Amino acid sequence: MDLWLKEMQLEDAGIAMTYKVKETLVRKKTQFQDLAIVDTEVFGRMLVLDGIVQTTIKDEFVYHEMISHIPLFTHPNPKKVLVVGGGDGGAIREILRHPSVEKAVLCEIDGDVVEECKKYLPEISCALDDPRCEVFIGDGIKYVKEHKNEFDVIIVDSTDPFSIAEGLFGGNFYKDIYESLTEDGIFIAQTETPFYLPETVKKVFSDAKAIFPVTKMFMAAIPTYPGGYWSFTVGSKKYDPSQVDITKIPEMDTKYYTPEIHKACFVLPKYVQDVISE
Ligand code: AAT
Repeated sequence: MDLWLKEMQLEDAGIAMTYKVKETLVRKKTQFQDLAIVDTEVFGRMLVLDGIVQTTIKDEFVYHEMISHIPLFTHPNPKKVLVVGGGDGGAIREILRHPSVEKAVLCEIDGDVVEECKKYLPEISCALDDPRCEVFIGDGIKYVKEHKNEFDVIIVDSTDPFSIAEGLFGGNFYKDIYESLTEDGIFIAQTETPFYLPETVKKVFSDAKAIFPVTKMFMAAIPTYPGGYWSFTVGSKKYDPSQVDITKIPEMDTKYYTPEIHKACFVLPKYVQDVISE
C-alpha cells in the first residue's frame, strides 16, 4: 500500500501538497507540537511539525545557507550569534563555518525537536555538539528579552506565525531583538510567502522597518515551502546587506549561496516590491 503525506500547506486557500512516504521514522506529541520525521521518495528525510514541512535532506541547503551566510557575510566580524528556533541545527552548521564566530547559541523551545533531529537528521544536526555551540531549551521571546546588547547576529529560524511562534513575528519582538544586538548588529528572519500571504509579509516588513535603520527583503527558491519562492527579512543597525562588496567575500563550498547570489537575491520582482512598499 502506498503511503502519502498530505501537507495542508495553506488550508484556508485550498492548497495542499502530497509527498510519497517510504517510512515513518518517528511520530509523537511533544509538549508543544505534533512531531514527525518521515523518509520520502523525492526529498529524503523530512521534519514535519504540526503537519507542516520544516526541512528536508534534499532542499535544506537553500534555506540554511541563505538564512546564515547573508547576515554573516554582511557583518564584518560576527563573533556571537543567536538562532531562535532552528532546532534541527541546519543554521548552526552553516554559522560555525565562519571562522570569526566564537559562540553560537541555539534557543529552541522544543527539546524533542533537537533530540529527534540529532537521531534521524545527522546531516543537518551535525554541528550541535560543536564546542562553540550552546543549546538552550526555552522560549525565544523570553531569551531575547533577557540578553541585552550581546549578539552580533540574530537569526529567527522559526515555524510559521501561529501557536508558539506567533510572538516571534512583529514589532514587540523586533524591539527586543534590537536591544539584544550589539551596536552594529544584524537580524534576519524567515518571513513567509509574498504570493500566498501578502498581508503577513507586508506587516512583518513594516514592523521591522519601524525599528531598524536598514531593512531589506530577499528571496530564495525553496521547493518544499508553499509557492516555492520564500522571503527573508533583514534588519540591520549599520550594514546594508544588499550593498556588501562581494569581491571581498571569501570562498566557501556552498550549494546555493554565492557572492553573486548575495547581490542578486535582493532584486525583487515587481509584485513583491508592491507587497512591501507603503
Ligand atoms: N531550520 C528550518 C526549520 C524550522 S523549524 C522552526 C523551529 O522553531 C521549530 O523547531 C519550533 O519548535 C521552533 N520554535 C517555534 N516557536 C518558538 C519559540 N517561541 N521559541 C523558540 N523556538 C521556537 C523553520 C521552518 C520554517 C517553515 C516555514 N514554513
